[in-house]
Amino acid sequence: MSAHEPLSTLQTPPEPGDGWDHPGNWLLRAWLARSVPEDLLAQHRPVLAELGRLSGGDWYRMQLEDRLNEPRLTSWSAWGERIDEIELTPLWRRAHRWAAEYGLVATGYDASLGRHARLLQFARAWMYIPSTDFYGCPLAMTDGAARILSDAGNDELAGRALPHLLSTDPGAFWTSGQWMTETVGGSDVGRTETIARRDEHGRWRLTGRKWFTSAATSEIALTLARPDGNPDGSRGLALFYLEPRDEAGRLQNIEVLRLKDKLGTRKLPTAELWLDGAPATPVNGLERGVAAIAPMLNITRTWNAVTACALMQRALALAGDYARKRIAFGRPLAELPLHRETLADLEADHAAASSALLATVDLLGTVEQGEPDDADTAALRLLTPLIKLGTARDAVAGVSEALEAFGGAGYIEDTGIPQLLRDVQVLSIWEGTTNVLSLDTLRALAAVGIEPWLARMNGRLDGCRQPALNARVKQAREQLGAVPHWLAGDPQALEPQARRLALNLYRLTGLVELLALADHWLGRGDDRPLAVARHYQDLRFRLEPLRGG
Ligand code: MFK
Repeated sequence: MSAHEPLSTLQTPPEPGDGWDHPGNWLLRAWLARSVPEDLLAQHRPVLAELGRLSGGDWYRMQLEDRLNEPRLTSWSAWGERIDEIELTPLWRRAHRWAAEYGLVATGYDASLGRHARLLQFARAWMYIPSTDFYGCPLAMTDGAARILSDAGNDELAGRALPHLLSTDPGAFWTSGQWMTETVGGSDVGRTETIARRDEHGRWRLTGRKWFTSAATSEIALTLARPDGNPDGSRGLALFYLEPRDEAGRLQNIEVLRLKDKLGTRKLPTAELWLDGAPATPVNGLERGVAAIAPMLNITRTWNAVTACALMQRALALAGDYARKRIAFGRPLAELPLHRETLADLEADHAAASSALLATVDLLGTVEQGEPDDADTAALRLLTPLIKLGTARDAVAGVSEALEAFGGAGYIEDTGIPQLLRDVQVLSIWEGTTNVLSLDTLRALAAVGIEPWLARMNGRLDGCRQPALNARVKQAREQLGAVPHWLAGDPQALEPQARRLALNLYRLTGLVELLALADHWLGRGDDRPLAVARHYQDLRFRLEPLRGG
């Protein structure tokens, strides 16, 4: 026997399979088939199927081949010139092209799709994200910038940037950064230290250190700075647009101090920048900067949630395939009752998370391009922080559990699985931690109240007609009935409980939306959503008790 021949059984590696047609992707397909008119969906299925095939096939293989590459910063040329060049990984360079060609941002703004634009856009993103090494991060910020520039009433900036942000031509497509975090922190943005002053030509120039700027190679950025003389706090900030590089590609009064040495998302060139009088343009006035950038935050938080669900799905697909291929104790893992139940638990969590997410995306489409009423807009304001914080936590826990389902192999770097766990950990930090989003939930409740959300949830349950769901609906209704009691009393007393409250509202949203989906498909002879809804309710639906509640 040659020394190179295997000494024992070789394990066939797990494959994620086709991202669109995969049996594990039933929920996204079921949701779209219920919510999008069939003739419109029929036009989009081929592109979703193509993206799913690529993402589970060629792109996945490229991602594994690219595993050890990371972006590199070269600060100086050989001859002493400060150049601050960032070399991206090969997969990232391709991911930019694919994002443009498949309309990852543009689809969300396609007026011909009406209120379905967001669902169809995020279905594409769902396929694209798992094999593109967090290129979804610059796309999220690009989408947020497009939202702001579409609505800000600044025709000059909109005319200049929107055709690029919404382009499907890779040569013309621009991405946007969102430079918000400073050394004082990513949460308390009102303490931003960057100062904006006019130069002798009347041009605004920004000076300060931006501590985390994800996707530092983007063509534009939106950022916050305090016009000189403005008061402290978030109201004294202004929102600025800037183009980091001039037409020759040189940074304009900006230095890249370093690339961040992160736990995960290492393909993403997150940089620390020094702005030394960088030229910039106010987007919409010279105050209330946090309120001005909030629409971007709400869009990037939605992308965060799509990323959470898409990466959970990838982890589940790999774990499911492995369970079919891996033999232990005389049988494939998939036939061992406890292993099977563990994967079913994960699927139930994923289905509820995805239902809460897709309901929010659906509503976002209605609010942006449909005929929303005030209750829709109000419910969206509350749902956005809920799905951001809830899906992120589910993804961190779920991907960790999925990794364990591979035993020791899940702990080995060149399987590609550890990267998944490191990457998902960012989802509960990026765009606001769980606590910041819990406090945003209280802010949203103070602004719009609980009624719009509650009416929506009760409306979903009222719509459930299938007798097989009666007991489940009754239980959910009782739990919904407790919500107003949690909110009665002193709002200040609620602050330390905000996380428990937000997680409860998130779980209720997922459960109710899953029951409504189950009702729809049961009426059409498909009982899979019902089985998963029951599993979720039995397994996870122990609401966190509120102290004194
Ligand atoms: C993908 C890979 C990434 C790689 C690594 C990254 C590592 C992490 C890098 C980071 O640092 S990510 C962190 C990014 N930062 C954030 O997401 C911000 C987190 N903080 C918050 O969200 C705070 O809640 C906030 C800064 C918004 C608090 O601001 P304030 O000024 O202290 O609160 P205030 O006064 O309640 O809100 C100011 C205004 O904004 C109000 O409007 P008005 O001026 O009209 O009264 C609010 O209503 C409005 N507002 C705040 N949040 C809003 C909102 N409006 C709509 N939607 C929201 N979500």
